[in-house]
Amino acid sequence: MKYLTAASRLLRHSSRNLSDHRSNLQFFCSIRPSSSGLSYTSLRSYEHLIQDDCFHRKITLKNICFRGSGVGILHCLPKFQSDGIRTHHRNLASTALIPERNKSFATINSDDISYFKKVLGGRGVVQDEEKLDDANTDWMRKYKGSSKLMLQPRKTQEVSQILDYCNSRCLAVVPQGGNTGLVGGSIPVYDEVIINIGSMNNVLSFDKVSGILVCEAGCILENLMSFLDNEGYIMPLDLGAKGSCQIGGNVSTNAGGLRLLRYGSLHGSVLGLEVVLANGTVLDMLGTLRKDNTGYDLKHLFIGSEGSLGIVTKVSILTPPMLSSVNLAFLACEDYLSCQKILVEAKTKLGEILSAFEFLDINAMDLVLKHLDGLRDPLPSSKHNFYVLIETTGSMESHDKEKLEAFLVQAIESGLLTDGVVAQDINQASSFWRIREGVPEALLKEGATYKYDLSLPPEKMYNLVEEMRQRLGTAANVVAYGHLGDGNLHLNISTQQYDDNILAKIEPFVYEWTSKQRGSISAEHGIGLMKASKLHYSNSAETVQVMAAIKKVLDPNGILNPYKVLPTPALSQT
Ligand code: FAD
Ligand code: 2HG
Ligand code: ZN
Repeated sequence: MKYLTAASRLLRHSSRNLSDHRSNLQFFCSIRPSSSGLSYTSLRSYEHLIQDDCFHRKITLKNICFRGSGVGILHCLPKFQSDGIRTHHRNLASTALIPERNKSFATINSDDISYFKKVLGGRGVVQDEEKLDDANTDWMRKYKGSSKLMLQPRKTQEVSQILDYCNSRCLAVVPQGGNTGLVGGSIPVYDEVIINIGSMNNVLSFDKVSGILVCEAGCILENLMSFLDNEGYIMPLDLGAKGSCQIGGNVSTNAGGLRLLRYGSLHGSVLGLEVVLANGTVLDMLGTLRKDNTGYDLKHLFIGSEGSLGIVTKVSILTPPMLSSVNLAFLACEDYLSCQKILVEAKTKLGEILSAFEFLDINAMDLVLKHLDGLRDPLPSSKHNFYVLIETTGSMESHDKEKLEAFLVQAIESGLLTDGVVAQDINQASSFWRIREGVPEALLKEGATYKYDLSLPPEKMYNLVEEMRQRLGTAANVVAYGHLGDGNLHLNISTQQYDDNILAKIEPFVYEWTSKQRGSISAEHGIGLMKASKLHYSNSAETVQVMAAIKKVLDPNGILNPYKVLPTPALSQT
């Protein structure tokens, strides 16, 4: 009986949704709020959509702010506790694990400043305390550096001159994009010079036939989405930090996000890169070819190397066309097994139109509803243990409708789904995505967070969450969500304050558990400072040694993002 009610409700919603499709095709082009700001711009003739745009910005601007280049995301966060966000500076899981400052690095002096001013002009040399404070602090307010200098180059040549000089002086540097990284990779550990790429933010070319975009590395992801929207294309990646993160940062972290299920990783979409090496050499690998088997494909070394091998200055990327029919369903399951079964069903029944498969558990949902203004539970009649977001994107609405309906009916009848709604309009779609994308922000407002970003076999994934709950009892709130369609769990452990006793219960347990499953301790966020000493849990000693050897060849003085990615002992052995 329960299932029948849910089935009829879903279908009612579903068919209304799909008839909306029919009457306003362009409307559904823009349903995905993730590409907000762009889809909407091309639809300015529709008054109601402009209003929706405003609505979306109102709710999204709260803390994940949309900004122009050169201003850190922290600029938009309240400085003190006024908005419930506390500062939890903590340099590593355990302070004992922070490597000592490398004594071979020089410290900046007035001659250095004069040189940088000569290269960049006064504008590109930042010594202002407030700006430096933002640039020294990460998005989570967990890691804090003490750099006295931020440089803002505008051209590749300037990056080259800066690095050439820093290398000869043995001045350590941290490449920085939008500073939205979650592993302490984008901020200095000590006094490293911050090289912020945000002023290099031009689109250089776009080929309307091939969909290949070439741009500078400091372009903000959301601005690229807006640009492409006008051309009828989309970016192959989308993430909650899109309003601040930069394409160079995305490439350097090999960011995953919400579209990876459909469009694959950046190792597939990025066709070329321009990179400046530690000694200032400019590597022109900025190809725009789909196929190019001419020797070692070096660009892949820089995708995901987190600024430890070179500074990415330009990116060439293959973008997919925007499709006209998009649907978003917010669904409930009673147990994790049902979520897995729904995933299998979605892959087989929805096939090529499946474009996102995300999940959050009840703890994540509760936090979002507690902390994010203006959001309501889309399924308010009862609480559910798990929520799943399924997005379809296709080019033929009748075909998509038939598939989605068949899938939903079967899922409800078989008892896999206990409730659900399909977005009826842009506001609903926005708020469904806002629930999923808002979990990191809700956690930030709740207090301190121990973040783990794991690749695990989907059937084992939630066992870890349950074991962790048992280990921690009432001492912490264990929150789980993530990109289930990609086997990527975001395990977040929320407490009021950072506490070494709690940490000792979490680590190394979480890494050992992951390693036993042959999982990855970083599915998409990278290694940064947080996991540099943990690399061995996912990589053999031989592999780590080869990585260290590559680092040595490309950056013999180790000036690029020191203390990050690779364990310090592995580097000293090379
Ligand atoms: P930064 O944070 O500035 O830097 C990240 C790393 O890249 C650092 O090591 C830095 O040194 C290096 N770097 C930056 N720019 C360059 C450059 N031009 N050349 C060389 N090195 C460089 N990540 C995901 O993968 N998927 C998600 O779904 C996702 N969602 C997020 C949601 C929120 C709310 C937040 C706050 C973060 C999220 N992230 C996600 C993490 C983060 O946004 C990504 O890692 C993003 O790609 C970082 O881009 P950025 O420009 O902010 O880089
Ligand atoms: C997401 O998918 C991001 O929302 C952030 O990757 C995950 O905060 C996290 O753990
Ligand atoms: Zn993620």
